[in-house]
Amino acid sequence: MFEQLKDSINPGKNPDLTHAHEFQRKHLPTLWLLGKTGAGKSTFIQVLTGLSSIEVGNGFAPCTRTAEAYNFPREKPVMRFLDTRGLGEADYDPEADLEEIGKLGHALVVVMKADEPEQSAVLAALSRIRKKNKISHLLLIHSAVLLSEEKDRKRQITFNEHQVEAVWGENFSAVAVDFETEDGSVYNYGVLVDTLEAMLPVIGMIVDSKGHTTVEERNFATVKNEVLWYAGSASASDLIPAVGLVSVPAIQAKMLHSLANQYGVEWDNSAFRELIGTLGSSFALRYGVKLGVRELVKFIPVYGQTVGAVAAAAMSFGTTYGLGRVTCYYLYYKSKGEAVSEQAMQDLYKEAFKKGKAASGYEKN
Ligand SMILES: Nc1nc2c(ncn2[C@@H]2O[C@H](COP(=O)(O)OP(=O)(O)OP(=O)(O)O)[C@@H](O)[C@H]2O)c(=O)[nH]1
Ligand SMILES: [Mg+2]
Repeated sequence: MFEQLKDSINPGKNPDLTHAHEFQRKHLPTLWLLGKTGAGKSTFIQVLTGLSSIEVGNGFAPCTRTAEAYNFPREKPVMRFLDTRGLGEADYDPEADLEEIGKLGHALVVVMKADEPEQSAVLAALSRIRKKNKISHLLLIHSAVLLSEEKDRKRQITFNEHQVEAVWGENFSAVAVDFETEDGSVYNYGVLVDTLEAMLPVIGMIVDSKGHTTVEERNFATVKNEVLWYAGSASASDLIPAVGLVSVPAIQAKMLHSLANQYGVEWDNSAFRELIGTLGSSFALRYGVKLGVRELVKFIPVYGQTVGAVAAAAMSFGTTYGLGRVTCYYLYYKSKGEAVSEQAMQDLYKEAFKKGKAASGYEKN
């Protein structure tokens, strides 16, 4: 059993991941931004990503006639912003942009400056999008709320909310923020991130608002995006129609090599053996069995291509993220010449697996 798992996780030297990466890039969880010129869309992206305005400006690539896309992070993207341009035009046709947003895992964000009641173009766009019935989550962001006197603010917010409700119905969330306060913080940042995370879980993974208590966690934070990216590739490989696909273990093997490299630990069979050993034989067994089931389900026609493939994608994302997380933990202590406890490894894996599965965007709720 152990040898089998090792073989499956340590296949050919350098698997070709091109197709998985291409698929992944085309299907990134997407945050679609609508709003008038000057509403604060670009500022919102800066706040969320920590990028400068120049970086945000340079990172966008024209995508459709009316929208530009920003894959974030640019090198190994795990999500995508779609920024709609020119929403001053009343005849905006969202058709092409609707095609562009990912088929799975996407969210629509409308940004309105609190003191701007003239929103006819945005409302017309929303009404058209609503008719297509493809969007499950809408978040209305009231921006620049601190520019208004407190006595006006509530009335302005209520007014714009009613305008949205009139074309969209009651099924949306709203949050009042200010991206540019005097002390440089963002007013209501925590609420904003929590709301976004509920809509598009991967956002909670890339926005590090919670702070890291240990050096090990800080180290992981620097490679976390890469782990997420590999997890995305793994789930992509489940969704590519069957022929010639690269296996999830091959992607995980590549991830382990890369992580070991970054922690300055030599990666060979004995290191791998030791890592799996700390996870316990029951882990290895369960892990191996799950991979087997996953492969099977995928090749059952119809079921495998639809329900099965999507469920498998969530599983692969979760297992890859979980494995990446515990590997970093293991590598950190190994590089210091310290041993890790099996309990800590297994607890950490469980927690990370759950988080990863949710962040895949393929899991309902
Ligand atoms: N005080 C304050 N200023 C803001 C806020 N959000 C955006 N701004 C400012 O408003 C201006 C326009 O913001 P952008 O983020 O560029 O607006 P946009 O929606 O990207 O506009 P377009 O790209 O033209 O569609 C900038 O000068 C921002 O600094 C906010 O919450 N508070
Ligand atoms: Mg902009």
